[in-house]
Amino acid sequence: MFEALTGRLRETFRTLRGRGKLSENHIQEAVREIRMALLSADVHIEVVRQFTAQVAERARGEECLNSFSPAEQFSKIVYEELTTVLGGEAQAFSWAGKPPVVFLGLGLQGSGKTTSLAKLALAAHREKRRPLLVPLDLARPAAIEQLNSLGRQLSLDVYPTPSTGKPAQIAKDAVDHAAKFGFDTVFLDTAGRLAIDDDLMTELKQIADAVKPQHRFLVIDAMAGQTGLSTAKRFDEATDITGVVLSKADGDARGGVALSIRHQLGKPICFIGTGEKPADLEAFYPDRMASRILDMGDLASLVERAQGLVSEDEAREAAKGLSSGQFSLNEFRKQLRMMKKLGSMESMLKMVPGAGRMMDKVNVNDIEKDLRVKESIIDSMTEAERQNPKLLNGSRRKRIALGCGRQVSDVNRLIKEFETMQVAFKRMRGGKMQALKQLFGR
Ligand SMILES: Nc1nc2c(ncn2[C@@H]2O[C@H](COP(=O)(O)OP(=O)(O)O)[C@@H](O)[C@H]2O)c(=O)[nH]1
Ligand SMILES: [Mg+2]
Repeated sequence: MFEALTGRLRETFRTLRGRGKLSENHIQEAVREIRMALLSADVHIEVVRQFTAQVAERARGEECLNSFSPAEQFSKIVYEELTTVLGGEAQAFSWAGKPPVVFLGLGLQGSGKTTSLAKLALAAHREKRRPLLVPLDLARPAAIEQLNSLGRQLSLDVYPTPSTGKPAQIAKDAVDHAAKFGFDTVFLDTAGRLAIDDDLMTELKQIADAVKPQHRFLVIDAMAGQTGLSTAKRFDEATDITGVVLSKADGDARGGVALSIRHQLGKPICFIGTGEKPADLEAFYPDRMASRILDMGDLASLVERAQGLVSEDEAREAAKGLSSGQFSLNEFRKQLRMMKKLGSMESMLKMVPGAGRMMDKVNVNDIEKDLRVKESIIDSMTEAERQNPKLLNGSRRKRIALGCGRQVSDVNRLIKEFETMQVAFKRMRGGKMQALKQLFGR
């Protein structure tokens, strides 16, 4: 998500950085570029208007023009405004509630409801909860089978929904069943339609009235663009949604929907789907997303995701390496191994500071192949070399290349990349302002 926007904003900041002292005109020009960037990212026109007005007003004020480093200050303003547009202060999602905590999943057919609910149920399971998945799309037997099959695949329980009956009554029975058998979290997978219709809205309302779900999540397909937002309002009128799951964020390079939801619906994005696999779900934090858009990296999410999939020890090790600033080739290799284990390279790489710049130039599959090569090179080093890469003189590099059947130039490239990473991680330690500096630093 947001690749296009990231690229254009980077250009805008680069131009500003070259200016030294900023004039009113420079700011106007930068704001105009931001407006174009947002519009081509398919952000709702009203959001674009308010966003640019706000950035322009703040940039003209004292804090920017008179600042010691105005370009940096300008990007800080953009970062803060992006955070606001994406939902402002992050309210961390909480599983708490009187059991069974009920989630109602809503959305058009194909939006990703069933997949997202299964992902959420898996996340609940990882939180040591006992989830129950409940298919409520009686019109399509295939829908019930899809959930059953996901349940089997993930070893999660699926309610034995009867093939006939009223969805509201079945939902109520399922929640009673959950209470009776100790399931503390219930996910109701409702029927979708290709387009909004009154029957569907009535049915959803009846289900909501019957079971009073604590969470009413609308699943919106990020790739559907602005049309997804207009149907969202209808769902909200029917059931007063509590939050949004933005699915298929991995397939959307523009990100317009994510930037428009808060303004258009006034509801928070709680989770984003980043791939088809059950683990491809992330909690959504506006500030972290804003850093990613500005290519400042998102180490917090990277570590969280790692914790879900990699053993706790491995994740702690990785986090320790990152936060202590100790980043030897051993840490680098650990990162490479973790990346190999985790979902898609693309979503991982976007969380690494500065990686956006890299992503523009390379193909993701090449990166995956590249990972294996890099690991084999590090494997061919001695422990002393891994700890202290300064030892790696010409003859050692030749030996390593021979050892893993690569060229010396491959070894050189790996070391160069490692050094760049090391610098980036050290900078990240200095906090957000430091990361912002990185945007302008080189
Ligand atoms: N790439 C990607 N595909 C997704 C994501 N979420 C769902 N899908 C795919 O979208 C299609 C429709 O999903 P499904 O859950 O059946 O939608 P439903 O009709 O709303 O229940 C399926 O092929 C899913 O694999 C996601 O986050 N990323
Ligand atoms: Mg479905």
